[in-house]
Amino acid sequence: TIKLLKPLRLLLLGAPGSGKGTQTSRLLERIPQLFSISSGDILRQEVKSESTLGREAATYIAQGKLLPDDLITRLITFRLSALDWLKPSAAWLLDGFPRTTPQASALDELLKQHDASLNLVVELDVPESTILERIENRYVHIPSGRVYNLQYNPPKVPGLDDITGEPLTKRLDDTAEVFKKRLEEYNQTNEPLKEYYRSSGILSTVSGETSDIIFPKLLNLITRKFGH
Ligand code: G5P
Ligand code: MG
Repeated sequence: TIKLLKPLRLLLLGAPGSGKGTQTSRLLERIPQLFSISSGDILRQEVKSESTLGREAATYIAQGKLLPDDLITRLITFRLSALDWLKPSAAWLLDGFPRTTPQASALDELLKQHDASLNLVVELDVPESTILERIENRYVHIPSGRVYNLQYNPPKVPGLDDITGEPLTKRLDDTAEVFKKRLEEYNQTNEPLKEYYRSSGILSTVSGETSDIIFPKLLNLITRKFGH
């Protein structure tokens, strides 16, 4: 495990299926004091519980479209404020939010009010050609956000979550058709977002064909900047 010398406030960027969720769970294993929030996981829980927000979100998610900035921003900042994340000592990781520059500046505003800020943004750079197969073989455990892949990291018992034994499901947006739309949305929003963080000097990129190649590089980067 890694001990952080100063609080890490990390955002993971990367195309759909690039391995943000996968890297998040690996980092949580190695850095015990880290909290994480995944906007996609939260939205899928809202959809599953058929809340008002969940019903609205489902129409966007099913089409591979991003939710309106103000809607997702309200949801995530509410979660952030509720979780003691804004304490000066808290170390955390965001997966999937912010994804647009308006979301990024809304988050910065919130953090600024608490004398905090993001201090590392890492883009997972994975060849597009490797991704479609990954998500067609993906199964998820919605309550925890754990992800599986029938080839890469299959569950111990087919169809069931390793920890809880509860059933796994397919995401409704993990089809070739919706994936194409998600990728388009990503390609439209990612450059401006990267530019936003590049200009504040906290953007890094980690490249690799597989999550096994990316993980040690990511860990190395974090250790160099925040740990020992
Ligand atoms: P999400 O949920 O944020 P995406 O599209 O950004 O969704 P996704 O699909 O969750 O990202 P990931 O987390 O980057 O991808 O990837 P992952 O789950 O870890 O890995 C993908 C699969 O590959 C898994 O099955 C994994 O086991 C496998 N895998 C990992 N590594 C390897 C490897 O090396 N080899 C192989 N063979 N397999 C591997 O957003 C969903 C929707 O929610 C809304 C939008 O509608 C969005 O489309 N939304 C927002 N809208 C507006 N603003 C926001 N901020 C929003 N956030 C979410
Ligand atoms: Mg994910």
